[in-house]
Amino acid sequence: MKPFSRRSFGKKITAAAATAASVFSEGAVAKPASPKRLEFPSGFLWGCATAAYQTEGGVAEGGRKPSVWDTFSHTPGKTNNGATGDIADDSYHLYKTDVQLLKNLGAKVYRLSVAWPRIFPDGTGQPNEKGINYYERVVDELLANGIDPYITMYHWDLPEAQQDRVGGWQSRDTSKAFADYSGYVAKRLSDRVHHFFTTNEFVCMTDLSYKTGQFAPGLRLPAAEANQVRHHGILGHGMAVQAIRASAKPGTMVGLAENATVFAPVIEDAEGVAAAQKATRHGNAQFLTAVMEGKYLDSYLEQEGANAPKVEAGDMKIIGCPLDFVGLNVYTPEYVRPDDSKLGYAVVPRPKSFPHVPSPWLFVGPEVLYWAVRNVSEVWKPKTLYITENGCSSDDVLTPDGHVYDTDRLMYLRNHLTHLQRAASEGYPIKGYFLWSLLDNFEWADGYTNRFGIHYVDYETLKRTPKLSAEFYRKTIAENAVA
Ligand code: GBH
Repeated sequence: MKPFSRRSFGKKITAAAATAASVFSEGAVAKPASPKRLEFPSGFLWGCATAAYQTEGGVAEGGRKPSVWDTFSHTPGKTNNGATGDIADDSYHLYKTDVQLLKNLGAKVYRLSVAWPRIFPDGTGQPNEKGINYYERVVDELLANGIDPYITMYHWDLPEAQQDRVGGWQSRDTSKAFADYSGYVAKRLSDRVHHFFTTNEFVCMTDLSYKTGQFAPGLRLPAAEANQVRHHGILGHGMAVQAIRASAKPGTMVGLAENATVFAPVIEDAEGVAAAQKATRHGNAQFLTAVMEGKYLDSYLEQEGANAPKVEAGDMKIIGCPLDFVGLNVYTPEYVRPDDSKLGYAVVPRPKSFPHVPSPWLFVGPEVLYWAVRNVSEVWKPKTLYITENGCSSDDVLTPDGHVYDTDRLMYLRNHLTHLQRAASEGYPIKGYFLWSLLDNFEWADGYTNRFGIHYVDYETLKRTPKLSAEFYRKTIAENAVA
């Protein structure tokens, strides 16, 4: 081909520009089309999540007695700046304000937890009528605003009396006490509440609380005892499922909210997917695998050896009783690849430079939401899945004119929801998403430093201000598509 002369090239450019211009309407810049939306299945349930001790405050009101978290947070050195949940967001008094925040978002569902020490202040024994009345008021307020409550029975606020009497989850008595409490709550609320989660995050209520000690009651037990605590945790879940079913109105749905470790394949080919599935089973053997399969994997028992939990006859059947749904709290991925070890996979270590949000454990890998849904769906085939938590902390700043520009959280949410949409569009049974969290709250050992809310809370005035991410979420809910 002959090279263009400078003159003919110039002519061609002019002609091309003329053609291009004529495609558009009269003499102007084209109006940009709005981006094609990534849509969710119709009827997808959008909501937010919180937990009692993180938001309620009112710790000495309505007959509530202390939980292990009251004791722990009041022990010097256990939480950042000595923060406690004494007031938190004061949702005990401001719950109607919180319901309006949900309504403004267009949320269809709300996941909240019931505080065991409000219902049975001593762990067992006589129920406290004022305690259950509080949740009746909250539930009625939600329903009056068209929001369906999803209730977690246990988000770590074990009655201190139960810890003192039998060592908390060190004893099977606590599994039983938890089931009794759960059955009672279901009996009282299941005329209005149709979905219950038993426990929230086994690893936190067992290992972090009884083995590594960052969470209440802050114990550091040796491996065998810690494994027994794990067993009592999952046993408590199973017993609670049965107790809820025995005392709730027909049609009540029961599941759990679990932060299973999510394994994402480095390469998304058949071998990578198979490695992620093997990792999903073995990497969660002590908790979700035992619950979904009603047994401890041989690989787990072998790994723990003499420290393996002591199991009584009938325990595994209770632990493995079928669930109506599985809830997954999803924050951060582990990356895996196939290898020829006995387990058939290897976890790939993270480089120091791997991005994370202000919470140092929260590494950002948005595909985690896709693999959470896909791995659990393919390995255990649950009927229904919910994402019961997902979100991130940010160094939020309230500007003098009342704005919080949390573009980092918005980026986190948009990318995670893109991957959730990918899972939904491939037909996995994901039915809803609960963003963590509705509002900034008591972030456990981190106190009030790491904010996870899409509403900013001024802890002096308790005023709530929607962040930019709340606007993003409202739009996403309205369009049922990633905004
Ligand atoms: C969830 O846990 C909780 O359900 C919720 O209450 C919490 O507010 C939210 O996430 C945000 O953190 O002390 O360095 O060992 C998420 C899983 C597991 C994350 C324990 C923090 C402790 C890190 N969590 N982990 S460390």
